Amino acid sequence: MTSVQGRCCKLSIAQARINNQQMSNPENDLEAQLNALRTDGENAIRSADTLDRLEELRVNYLGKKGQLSVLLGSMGKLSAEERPKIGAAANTVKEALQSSLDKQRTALEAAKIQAQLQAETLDVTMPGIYERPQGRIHPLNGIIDRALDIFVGMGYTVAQGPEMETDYYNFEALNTPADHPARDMQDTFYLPDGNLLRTQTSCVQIRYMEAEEPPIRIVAPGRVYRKDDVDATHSAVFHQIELLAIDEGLTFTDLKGTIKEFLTSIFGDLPIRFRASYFPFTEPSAEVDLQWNGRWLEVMGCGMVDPNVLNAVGYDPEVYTGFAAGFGVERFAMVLHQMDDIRRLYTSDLRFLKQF
Ligand code: 2U9
Repeated sequence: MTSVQGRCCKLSIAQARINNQQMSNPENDLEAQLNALRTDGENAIRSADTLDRLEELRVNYLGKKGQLSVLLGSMGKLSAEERPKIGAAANTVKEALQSSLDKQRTALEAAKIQAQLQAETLDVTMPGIYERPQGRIHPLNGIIDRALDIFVGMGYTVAQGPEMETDYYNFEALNTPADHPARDMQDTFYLPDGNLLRTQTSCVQIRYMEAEEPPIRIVAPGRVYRKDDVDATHSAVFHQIELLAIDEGLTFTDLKGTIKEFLTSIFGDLPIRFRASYFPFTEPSAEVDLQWNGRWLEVMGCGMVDPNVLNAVGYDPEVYTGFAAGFGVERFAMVLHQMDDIRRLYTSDLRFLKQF
């Protein structure tokens, strides 16, 4: 309240000045006081820098016990003719002060909002306060992502299926009956109910062919299982990607072109060779070798889908032919990243994984 009182003193000086000049005439006196009040009030209101200060001024000038009321209280001294004139002048002063108050309130409110906006502005480009560890793609997923991208780019669809399979989908439908010698190499984990953990993702292709009609272009990534002793290059659980194309008129040339395109995209334009091999589900079959750092490295298996497999899913092998190929994701990761031990891919040691 000190400042308001200070301003009252200032007004008193103005009043005193007017009083001294026009002591004799009450009308002049009041009119001069009203004018001084207006000038003083307008100046004070203009320089009010907070809404609280503005409210103080409103009460001080226009409140019930404010300066205007006090001045009007002395109207009793006026004659009947003088009163309406002074009353009108008082109204004008009241309106002028009220309008000044409104104007200043609008300005202060706008400034307050502006200041608030300024203070609360969120710079989304500012670096964070807390350091968040940057995640990265696991090298196995990195290979899977790249391979799927390449095949999807060639028009293939990604297909997936269960890891627990029946003997039929994992072996029988893939031309590997119970007494087939290839079962030895693909021994796996058997469940009490007779189901097993799949040894390859080829079962996904069988399920897909049963559900769809040719033409087919699919790529099946997934986890597979083998009864293997674990060492630096073997794991009982690993990942595989297999592709399958079935159509009228597909030949070994289509297979070679597809594999060349895929291996070039992954390893670069290096020499490759097809070496005759055997798989129960393809005929003829081949291993694909890649010349890597001057040495031939076996990287894929492939072949033309055996007519027995096509028969098993109800496709006529006289009408349709197809090719298939598969590779181990771990082997690709180890070759590409020069890893010495397959087990490093499964132990989630960040000191190792952060390198990729
Ligand atoms: C159907 C018919 C044939 C998929 C094929 C391979 C050759 C192959 C191995 C590479 C290394 C598995 O990960 S690995 O151990 N795979 O050599 N896979 S042909 O042939 C199929 C697939 C589905 C219906």
